[in-house]
Amino acid sequence: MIDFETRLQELKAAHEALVSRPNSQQELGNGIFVRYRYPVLTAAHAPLVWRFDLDQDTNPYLMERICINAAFNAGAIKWNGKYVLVARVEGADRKSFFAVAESPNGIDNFRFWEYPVNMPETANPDTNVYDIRLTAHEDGWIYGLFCTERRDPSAPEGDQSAALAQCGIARTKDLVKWERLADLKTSSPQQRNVVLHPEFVNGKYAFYTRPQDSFIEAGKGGGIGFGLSDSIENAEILEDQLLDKKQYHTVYESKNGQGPAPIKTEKGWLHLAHGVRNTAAGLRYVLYMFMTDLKDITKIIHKPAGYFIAPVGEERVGDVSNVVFSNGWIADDNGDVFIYYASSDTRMHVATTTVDQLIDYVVNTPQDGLRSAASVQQIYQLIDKNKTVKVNC
Ligand code: M1P
Repeated sequence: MIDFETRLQELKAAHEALVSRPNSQQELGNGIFVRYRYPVLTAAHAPLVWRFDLDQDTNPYLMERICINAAFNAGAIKWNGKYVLVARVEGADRKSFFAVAESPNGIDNFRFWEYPVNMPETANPDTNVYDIRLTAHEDGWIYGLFCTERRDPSAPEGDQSAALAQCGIARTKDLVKWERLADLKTSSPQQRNVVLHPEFVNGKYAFYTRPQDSFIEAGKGGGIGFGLSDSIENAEILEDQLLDKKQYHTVYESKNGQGPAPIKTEKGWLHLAHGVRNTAAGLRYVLYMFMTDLKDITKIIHKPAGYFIAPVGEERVGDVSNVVFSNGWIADDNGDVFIYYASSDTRMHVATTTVDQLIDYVVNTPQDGLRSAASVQQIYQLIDKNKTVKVNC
């Protein structure tokens, strides 16, 4: 028989050590952002009371009764002075749900709130919910837009994988009590990575969409879309336009998707998105950035070539390897930016930077020339420019 009390104390000590572990910046970096040594949220951050029956009579071996598999793809918001993540927590049963974790400084000490989010369902229950994007809208509500996934009702009995993904919408004033609204209606059979813009556009609610033909393949769904809806309670986009298209031989040639809601700056709206390409090793997900015009938010005015963040080191390995994905960032009033990104559908990380650095990055990084020769020309230009600068190289 195990010593129940000893095991309980060991479990508590290990959990506390993990949750309270100080994080530190990785050295040097690329000047655009800094990474941190440890992930900020993992499956092991889940409170013991979610996982263990702590009653010795009913659980004499102190077994884990409910296993948490991963904590990733979190929405983010500054809330009551705290850095708050609404994570996609996934159980061993593959079901995802949302859970709020908060930190005093944004880089470590993330602790889950006592209960996971009790997200109401619509009349058509969700099989799985994930990847929430939080938007503090100028109408006064905090909205959470997320993927709601259900089995495709038209799939034959022998196909138990066919799924339909659509955009669920909920709103809250306190991140505890959520009001579920009707799912977004669009003409696309599949809809993931939908994000609500924080301001009205022409008096309407504005959405970044990602029309897609099938559950995995974007198909003729050409990229990140944009559309307007009169109502948020019964949101419907009758017409959407292509904002950022997928393109041959780029990091977003297979598909892409808007990350979190964009950040407004004096130069334009900063966007973080993910791009996907196919490789012999499977799909590779990276993050990239672009900026849209303040007056016409459907117009991209700056777009650096290639990726902004790609998976490195341990980030490259997990349940779905070679993936980074972001649906949450926080811009502080002083211009500091906390980028929360998940690696390999397994755990959450943070990278920090500033609004000024991100503007410099999107404005001054060369665009994709779309040909090898154009890339070489960009390097020639930089070498030649550097010849005019007096540095000790
Ligand atoms: O597995 C990588 C990602 O795949 C999907 O993203 P997308 O819709 O762009 O293909 C989502 O399931 C996402 O949660 C996941 O991280």
